[in-house]
Amino acid sequence: MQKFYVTTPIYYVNARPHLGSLYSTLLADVASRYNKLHNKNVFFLTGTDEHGQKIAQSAAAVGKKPQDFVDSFIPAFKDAWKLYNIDYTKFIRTTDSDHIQAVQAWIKRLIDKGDIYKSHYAGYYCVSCEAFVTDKDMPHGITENIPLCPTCGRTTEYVSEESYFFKLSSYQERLLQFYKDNPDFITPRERMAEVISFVQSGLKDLSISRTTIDWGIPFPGDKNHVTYVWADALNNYITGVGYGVPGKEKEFNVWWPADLQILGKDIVRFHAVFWPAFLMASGLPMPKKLLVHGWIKIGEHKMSKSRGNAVDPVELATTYGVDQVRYYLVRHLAITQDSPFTYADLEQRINSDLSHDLGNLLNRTITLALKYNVAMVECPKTWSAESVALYEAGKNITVRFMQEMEAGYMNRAYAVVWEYIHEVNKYFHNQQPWKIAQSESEKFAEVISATCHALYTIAHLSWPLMPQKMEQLLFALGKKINIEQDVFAHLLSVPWKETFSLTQGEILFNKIDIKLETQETVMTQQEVKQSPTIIIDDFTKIELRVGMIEDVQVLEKSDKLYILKVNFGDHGVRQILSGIRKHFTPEQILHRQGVFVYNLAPRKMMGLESQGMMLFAKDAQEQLVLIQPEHTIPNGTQLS
Ligand code: ME8
Repeated sequence: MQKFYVTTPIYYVNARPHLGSLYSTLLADVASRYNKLHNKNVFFLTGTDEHGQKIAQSAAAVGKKPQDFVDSFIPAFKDAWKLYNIDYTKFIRTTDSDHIQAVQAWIKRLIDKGDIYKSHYAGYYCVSCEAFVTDKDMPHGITENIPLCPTCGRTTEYVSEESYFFKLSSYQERLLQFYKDNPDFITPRERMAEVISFVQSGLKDLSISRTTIDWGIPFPGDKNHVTYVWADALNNYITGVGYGVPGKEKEFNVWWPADLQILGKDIVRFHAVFWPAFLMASGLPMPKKLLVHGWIKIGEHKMSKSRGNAVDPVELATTYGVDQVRYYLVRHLAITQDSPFTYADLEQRINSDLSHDLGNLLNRTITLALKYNVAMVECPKTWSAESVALYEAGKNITVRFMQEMEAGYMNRAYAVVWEYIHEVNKYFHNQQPWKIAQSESEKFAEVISATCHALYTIAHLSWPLMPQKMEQLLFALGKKINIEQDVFAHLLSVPWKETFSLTQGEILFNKIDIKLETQETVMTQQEVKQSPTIIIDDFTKIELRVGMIEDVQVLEKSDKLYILKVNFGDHGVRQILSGIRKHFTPEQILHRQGVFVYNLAPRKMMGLESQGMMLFAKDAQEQLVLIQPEHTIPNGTQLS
């Protein structure tokens, strides 16, 4: 059996988990479940980072001992992960005795090898990021001669103390060679460029012990020092699967190297520079891939505990449902960029993607089948050309889905699944089974069977993302998830041959009542803005067409504009410039259909021609909302 080892960052326990911590953990859960569907043996490690100055300060602020302080937050993490069905294998805490001993043994080994030496550190330190701020970071801002942290922008503090150093500088060339040999080490690739330029500009040895704090792993052989929190924390990825733990050597050799390590862009330097260097010094292989995602933002700011703008995942699940939130975070936040979080967007996605596109499809199929007594859906003797096309589309979608998942782009993988859902809706709509239920009962049963097969594929592809809901969907079809086989190999190789036994269960996704205040605000705005009337001839002058956004590029010279390539089917592909960068990430609009003014005279913006205009509406929060057809229709279709 093949193995798959996935990790999340271990989170600081100075507050309850928020949507950002949930996001990384969810991505790991989706990757883990996806690999389980491949019938792999999976180890999923998550946990908490409990030592260091930041935790010690937070504990002191509330008059608690650090150990009691960190203990008090553990249930909040474990309960939140349980609520969200995060199926981790192990929850590691850096205060676990196994981990502490393994880190101490690791340090001793590196001292013996000559990779760690004692000296003196003088420089600036960011307590919030637990990071030494190097000379190279200085230009990021200075307040009263004190540099600001390049990552979080907070004021740093001056530190001058005896310290043990790790010889990071001697790994510079080996690191650069490693990046060159492994261009896919970091996803997205763009992040690799930042890392390479940081390493190329010269690496200094890294201070890995502190004398001015005492909340940390005691440094072996020197009671005045505790281990620097990152030298402690990064090692969780190996100690968690048995490194340095007596009797667990075999286990460690099974799991290491990690196949996927998930983290936010704030900690890329620690994971892409320090961590590989630590591993090189330890003679251990490199992780296969780092998946570095952007930040969830509230307005202009990163969501964080310290900024006080954190959204509570537990509250969100109570209001909207666990799988609804899982869906929204993984599908609609971009891996490659920062993404805004808004309640309005979450509500809209639940109503359109989940309730309308997927839930209704299931409900309509089952209601109709049961109405005409087709509870047991057998395969037809022959499939119509349209059903064969739906089958082929399902295989094609499965292949594309797998490609995106393997590359780490889970959001894009689910955009692909939704393309298929639109396709199935179109098929169902075009076949009009409600009209032939009595007159052509065989044909009717064939359409129901094809739709059930397509839903069966959709449920398997979406199970890593929404395990509960997809099990509910499969139950309604009389099926269960089966991970005793490689599900994808099965979906791709076996022709449609399932029998479905249908049950009308609970509604899969209830529609959210968009808040009354929102509706009222919109109504008031409409009442106030009375525009002069036009006659129909005025309206028909405007040619509105549906187009699919096939490519989104940032126009570097502008802070607002995207260059869109829009496919209008038989009417060709056009370049359209749209000033929507503040409102949408490229991933949020890529491969989506929208409505465009097609006969607007071309005009130049920033030296480029724009050949049309895309239409949007504003929601109550003044956020732009995409106007799109209810389901996918041919590109180029004119609105009338
Ligand atoms: O950095 N958007 O812990 P931490 C997206 N203990 N992801 C976010 C986020 C946001 N607004 N806020 C946090 C640490 N995250 C160290 C890690 S690992 C050996 C040690 C996620 O509690 C994201 O993955 O500050 C980010 O990298 C991580 O939480 C930081 O968590």
